[in-house]
Amino acid sequence: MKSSETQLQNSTDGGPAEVHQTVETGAEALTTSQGVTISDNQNSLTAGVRGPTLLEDFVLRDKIFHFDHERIPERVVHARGFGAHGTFECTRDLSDITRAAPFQEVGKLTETFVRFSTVAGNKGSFDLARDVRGFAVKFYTDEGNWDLVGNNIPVFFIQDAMKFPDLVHAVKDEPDRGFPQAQSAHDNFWDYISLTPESMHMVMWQMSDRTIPRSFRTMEGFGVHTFRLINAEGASTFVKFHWKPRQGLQSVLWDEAVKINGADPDHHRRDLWEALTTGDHPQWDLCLQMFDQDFADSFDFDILDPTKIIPEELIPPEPVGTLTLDRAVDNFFEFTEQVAFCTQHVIPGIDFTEDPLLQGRNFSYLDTQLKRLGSPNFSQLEVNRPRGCPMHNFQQDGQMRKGNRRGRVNYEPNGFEEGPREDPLKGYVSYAAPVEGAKVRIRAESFADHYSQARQFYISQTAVEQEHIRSALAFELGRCEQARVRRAIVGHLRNIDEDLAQGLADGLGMPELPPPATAARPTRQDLPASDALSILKNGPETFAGRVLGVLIADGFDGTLLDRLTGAVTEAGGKVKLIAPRIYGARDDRGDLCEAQFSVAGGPSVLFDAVAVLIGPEGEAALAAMPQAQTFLRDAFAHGKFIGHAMAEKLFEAAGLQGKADDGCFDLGLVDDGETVDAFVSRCARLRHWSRDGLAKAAP
Ligand code: HDD
Repeated sequence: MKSSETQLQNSTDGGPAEVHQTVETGAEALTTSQGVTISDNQNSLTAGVRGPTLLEDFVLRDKIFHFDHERIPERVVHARGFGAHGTFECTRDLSDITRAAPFQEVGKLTETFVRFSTVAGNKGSFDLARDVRGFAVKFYTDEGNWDLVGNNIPVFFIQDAMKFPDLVHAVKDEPDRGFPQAQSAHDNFWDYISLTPESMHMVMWQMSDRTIPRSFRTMEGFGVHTFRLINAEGASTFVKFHWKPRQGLQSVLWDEAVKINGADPDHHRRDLWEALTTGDHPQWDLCLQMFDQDFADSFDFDILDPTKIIPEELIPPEPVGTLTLDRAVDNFFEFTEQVAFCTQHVIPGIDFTEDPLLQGRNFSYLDTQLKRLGSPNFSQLEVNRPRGCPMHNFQQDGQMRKGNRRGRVNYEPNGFEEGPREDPLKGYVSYAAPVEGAKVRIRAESFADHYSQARQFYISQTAVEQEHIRSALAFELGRCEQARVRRAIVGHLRNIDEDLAQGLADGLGMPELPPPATAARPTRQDLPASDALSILKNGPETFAGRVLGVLIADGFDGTLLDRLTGAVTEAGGKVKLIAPRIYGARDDRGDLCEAQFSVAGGPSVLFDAVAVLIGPEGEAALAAMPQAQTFLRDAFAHGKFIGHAMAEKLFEAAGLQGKADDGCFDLGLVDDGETVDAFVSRCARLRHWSRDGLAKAAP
């Protein structure tokens, strides 16, 4: 029987704590949750070697009891997410506009926690679902926690929180069958949308490639609503928050998304994890659109309507700080799962507007945290507690409470002169917005134009992006069983763009166009295109943060791989090796290069660009592998830049003989490195859009 000894040590919080060590190995001893050292973690206590388990086995009971209660309710929306620690650095002193702590001084650093998410799927769904992405940021400021709970799309489906439960019910799995998961491509969603014309602007964004981002690192974030900034004198400035990725915008193609979901359902979380753990820290600039009441009064739309943007050409977003994600969480549950974002977590200097969606959100988030985390004391958890400043109040007790105030007094005011006091000068003061009117349930007239900005979004896209929107709609509506739903949506699209509606109707095989939907306001044709709304016009100009997948086979040119790796690394990218077998391949010097993927486990959809380096020994065998053929065929069809050396046989086997275009680089031709450099610098453009294939158009 093993024995153990106990030793007294200081615990991390400074107090004495008992640390058990096993005598034999000196390792930490395994204990029950009461701290009793466990002698045998494999066998229950039984009456006789083959007899029944005894009721007194408290070691078994303690272990199983805890396991049985490991799960907490997943979020009703945004269940699947991934979080990271970060730092926000102020780059512009905004003290004249807001007294919000993070913006008081250039160079000021504020700790943050960020959680990205999908909306509709459950916690175990896949990363590349076509879906809006959550972009929630908690700032641990020295005047309290501020949560900016946004999305990667600047508008929302609905104008009033009253509609939120219906919207979410409609998009999530249908209640009788429990599917589809993480899919808006079903009748209930499109039926609801067809009856909710205010959604059409958001639908255009949703059907664009914004909802299939290449990475969390390559998407924008938006606070969506108009908020207020309040300065020390109490003056208010309206503001919209934008996060602009320094990595540039980038999305995948739908065909890639579908395949990535199979090959690597955790693609986004793995990508962020790898970036964080290899020091490639992603950054976003926080940019503010700031405006006053005069602009609000003169703007074509209501600034309280969350289904509208303010075009960047009218109010350019001004950079005021940079967010750097610099640390991966070391425990998923304690941070990513238990983080509790609430829109009503604001700090002095930040205030709400009367946007009815925001107002409703402010009611909702506290409820959900209580439901999920099970106690009003969720603010005491490490990820949720204010870190930049202390928390002092007379709240007490409740489930799982710790750190109640000591002493006799637990109320305020008190005559004992004990405990914290309010501070009228430094404390949070709501902006004294004048309010009047009868109690009504009426949507403001100024919210009635549902199509003009949807049209503006559509005409701002490149031809390729417009085609992607059309084919996304064709896919989604093609999955609807109800012809009336398909017809109704095409009717709405006629109010946005007739060519889009006609193209979709053709794609769906509709014999004739349905009539346009009844519109509360006619669509404005005069809103100009805005480049900021396109992904392709805002892509990166570098390969930094991207991945080149290099398929190697025996006898490949080792010097060439070294050169290629050097050029990609210099450009800030990474190289990952794929070989017929995971063991790797030998180069022409006889050295074994270990691979990160076998060709069966590393399809080209996982990479931003590819190269195929083959040698005489491996040429025929690789060309005969169906997975290698698919690797190259997909890369080609997806418009990827392709570097190759000795790959003629594989091109032929993949059906691409004679098809190599100027997006394909023969790296074996000259060995002065020029072609390698030209290839890597072209990879910065991400795709060869002029190539016919799935990138350009989809059925
Ligand atoms: Fe919400 C979660 C973003 C409208 C109610 N929402 C949640 C999260 C994000 C958003 C990013 C996940 C936070 C995390 O990572 O933990 N929600 C939005 C945006 C909206 C929006 C950008 C519109 C502009 N939400 C919205 C409305 C309501 C809610 C109108 C209810 C009236 N949202 C919730 C919630 C969730 C939530 C039920 C589920 C999990 C959670 O709060 O923590 O309270």
